Amino acid sequence: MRPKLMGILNVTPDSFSDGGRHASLQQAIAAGLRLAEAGADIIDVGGESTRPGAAEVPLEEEIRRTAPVVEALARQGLRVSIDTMKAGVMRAALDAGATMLNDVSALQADPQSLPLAAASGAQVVLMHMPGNPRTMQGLAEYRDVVAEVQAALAARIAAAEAAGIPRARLIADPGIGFGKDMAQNLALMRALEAFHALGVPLLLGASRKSLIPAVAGPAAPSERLPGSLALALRGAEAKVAWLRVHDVAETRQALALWEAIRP
Ligand code: 7PJ
Repeated sequence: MRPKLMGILNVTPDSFSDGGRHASLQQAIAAGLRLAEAGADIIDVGGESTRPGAAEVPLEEEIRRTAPVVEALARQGLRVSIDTMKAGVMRAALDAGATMLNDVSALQADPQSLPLAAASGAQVVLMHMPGNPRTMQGLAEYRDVVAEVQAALAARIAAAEAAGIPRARLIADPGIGFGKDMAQNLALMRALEAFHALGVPLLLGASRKSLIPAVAGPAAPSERLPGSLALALRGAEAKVAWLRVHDVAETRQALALWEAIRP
């Protein structure tokens, strides 16, 4: 079994050209359809950058960016997930047809998110991040990063279950690059199998992340496909259920060969 692919669709203003809101909406929808044609099993729509130090996006603006894209892609029959930390954005996306909630705060940033997720019937990705995107890099201190990330995810799984989200709807993600330095990211990549002890499917998001230039030398994000494929294949070897990637067709090709020659 190879992992399913979650194709990344950023709908921040810098992602599409500035021909106005309608033009960028059409571009975003077209980009989502291309991800699906390339073989994405789900399209992950995100309207707020979680890069360290990125500006916070007001709720209404994040909904304006994401909900029309979710609706258009869902209406085409595609599976859509919403990458957000805000319950209001989740609500709008669910109403527009999203079937997965991807929250890098593991449903902690907004107190409404847990009950909303419980009532929704959607799948939920619980990702590990210490603090928030503004504070996380100052919190990259662990005695045993694998054990501590695992314990934190187990606590979020327990909180989700206590709020009424059945375990069968949960997916766990170690959160590569979120409040971790290079050595810690490598330790997590090396120990991915350990996270199966959580008892839920795993998602790995390592595509184009700064771990790649940290190990292999300077490379702009657009030049990180080779490293991204290496990390994706490591995820496949560790039997993650989902890979969150920018380069869907390329990842599919790598996975097809990996699957064909795997002992
Ligand atoms: C992740 C994410 C990830 C999940 C981002 C980037 C940063 N969601 N959203 N896992 N990363 N579940 O793509 O570089 O690793 S945004």
